[in-house]
Amino acid sequence: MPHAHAPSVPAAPAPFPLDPGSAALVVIDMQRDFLDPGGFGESLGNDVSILRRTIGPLRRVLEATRAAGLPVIHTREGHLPDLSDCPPSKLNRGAPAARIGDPGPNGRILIRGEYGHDIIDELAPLPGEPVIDKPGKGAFHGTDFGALLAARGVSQLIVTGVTTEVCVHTTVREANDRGFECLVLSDCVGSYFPEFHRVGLAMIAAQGGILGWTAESADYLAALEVLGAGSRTASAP
Ligand code: TIU
Repeated sequence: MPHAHAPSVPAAPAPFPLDPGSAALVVIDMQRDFLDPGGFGESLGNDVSILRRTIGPLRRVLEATRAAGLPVIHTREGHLPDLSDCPPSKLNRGAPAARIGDPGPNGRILIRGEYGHDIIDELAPLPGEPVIDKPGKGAFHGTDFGALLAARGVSQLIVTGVTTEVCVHTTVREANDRGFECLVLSDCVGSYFPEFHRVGLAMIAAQGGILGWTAESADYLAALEVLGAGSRTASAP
């Protein structure tokens, strides 16, 4: 049965025309390696605690999106144990305290199958929710993300996760160039750098929405509420 139409989500630079029948929630890289001490994020010199502010709002968004029946797709950044999918340019960058593949308290840093590479318990994927393992910052590069979205008829992405100016931005740019409409939930994305977070969001919505839309998660949740009420009304005898 086709979904009823939700109202537009109040957003910048203009209301986002949410179409529940073609929208999916994307949760980007909410991995221990970025959010917990001892992982990749901290090895680059960052204070990881700042990212944890996204967990509460994102959890509410995840639960409401599942309840509304919209698809949920998770991503993880990471590499094969032999590092054959990690270009030397990435491996050698930044002179961090510990590099990708080095041992850390949560296992080898940013390596698939290690504890630190997996998604935090608070936002664990449900069985059946796709998890895209990506070697780069964008979700499309080197993955079947695009094919998966096409197979499901998805043309709108509700974008959440970390970090605002790196993997979220890269994914939004990739998606925007491929014709997807992206709504970034501003309190469900986070950066180690408050300034980059603020400007990163502004860059998306500037110039009439050059890369997409931005909104507070409360406004997205309110739209889902209306959708739920609508489908209850529709199915009433
Ligand atoms: N370093 C940083 O801000 N981010 C990343 O390396 N990856 C993601 O954003 N997921």
